[in-house]
Amino acid sequence: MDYKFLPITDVEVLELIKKEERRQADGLELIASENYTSPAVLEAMASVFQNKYSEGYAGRRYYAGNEIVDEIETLAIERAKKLFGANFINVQALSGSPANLAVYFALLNPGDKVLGLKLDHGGHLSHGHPINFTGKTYDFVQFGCNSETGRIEMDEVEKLAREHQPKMIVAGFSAYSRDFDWIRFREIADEVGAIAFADIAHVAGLIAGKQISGPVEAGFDVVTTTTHKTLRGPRGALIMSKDEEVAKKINRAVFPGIQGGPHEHIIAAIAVALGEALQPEFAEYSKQVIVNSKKLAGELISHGFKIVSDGTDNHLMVIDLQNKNVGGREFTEALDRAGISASASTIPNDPNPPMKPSGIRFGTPAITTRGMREAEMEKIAEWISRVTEDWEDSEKLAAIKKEVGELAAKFLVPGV
Ligand code: DSN
Repeated sequence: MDYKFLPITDVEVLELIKKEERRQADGLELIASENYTSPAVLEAMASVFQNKYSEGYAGRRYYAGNEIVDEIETLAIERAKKLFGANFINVQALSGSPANLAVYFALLNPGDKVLGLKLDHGGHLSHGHPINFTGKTYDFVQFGCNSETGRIEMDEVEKLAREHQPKMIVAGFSAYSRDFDWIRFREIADEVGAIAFADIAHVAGLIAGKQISGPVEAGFDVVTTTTHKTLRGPRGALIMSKDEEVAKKINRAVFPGIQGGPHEHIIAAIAVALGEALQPEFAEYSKQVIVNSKKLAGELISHGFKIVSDGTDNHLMVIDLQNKNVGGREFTEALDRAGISASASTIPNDPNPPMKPSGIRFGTPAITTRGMREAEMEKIAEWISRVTEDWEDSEKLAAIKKEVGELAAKFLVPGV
């Protein structure tokens, strides 16, 4: 980016921004939840919408001067409706956890029974982990993956739902690489009279790009997503509802229930990102994300890595490192020293605690945005394999970092 004012007013901050630009450009981003937004999204985020307070919703604001804010928020909502086929959308939740908090707050009472995926099996903290507000406020029953197949077993979900009669079923994940059977989840929810809630934060872009099926078309009552992962927008969230009554409750939960003024500059940038996701190029992008992910997974398997569930249907994969001589955290640090960013991850029934997990998670959204294809996946898998062998050897890691930098230099980071 070109900076016009920071060179005059704050060189100290500018230097840190430039350093971060360099870091992002020189390395390879394999964190499954990260991506690069377009320069247009960055421009909208830096716009004067940042200056405005706008508690309330379009046409019903508490402060004056919101007539243009109403237009930008309505535009974002209309684009989101078109992209996901949802009836009602809230664009004000600040990010994924606040969006989920709003859903629980709107539709449940403290102590209500909820069914969700366990954290170490790929769920999210806000799907009922005991350390999270969700686990502390609601009575979560948690399902997991089959220890042989690494996949969610819908018969187990059904059995638990019948046994516990939850008020809500949460279908969603942060580290699960297989297709979700949205229809079966909704059928199970219908059978026990539960609210069907999906958190599609990770795969929203793949659903928007029509590469995988989604919970809106499967008839879920409420769906949340962040906007910055595969959807490639700014850091924000969407909450989609099927019925007007649910939508009203969600709106009231977001404001005045949980939040004050929404971040309208982010909502403007969400509108830009949704506009981009409506273009045919975005479908091509999301298709390539999955092609790259499958290729990377296949290459890693051929280098002797064990992937949970033996492969992937989406943008991510979780590697079980128990057959390698390195833990998830040490491996993540060694990869970082070799110029490759990833996140340590628990594996299903992890024998180790979450702060010392036995796995690592890789994803292809960011490297695909840079234009990398199957040939690059082969190279990346080879580097990852070399790092498992040499994870304690600083010189070898530095040598890999040099090779990584040479490849990275050929693929631009948008906005840098
Ligand atoms: N932090 C996100 C992820 O990495 O999946 C989830 O909130």
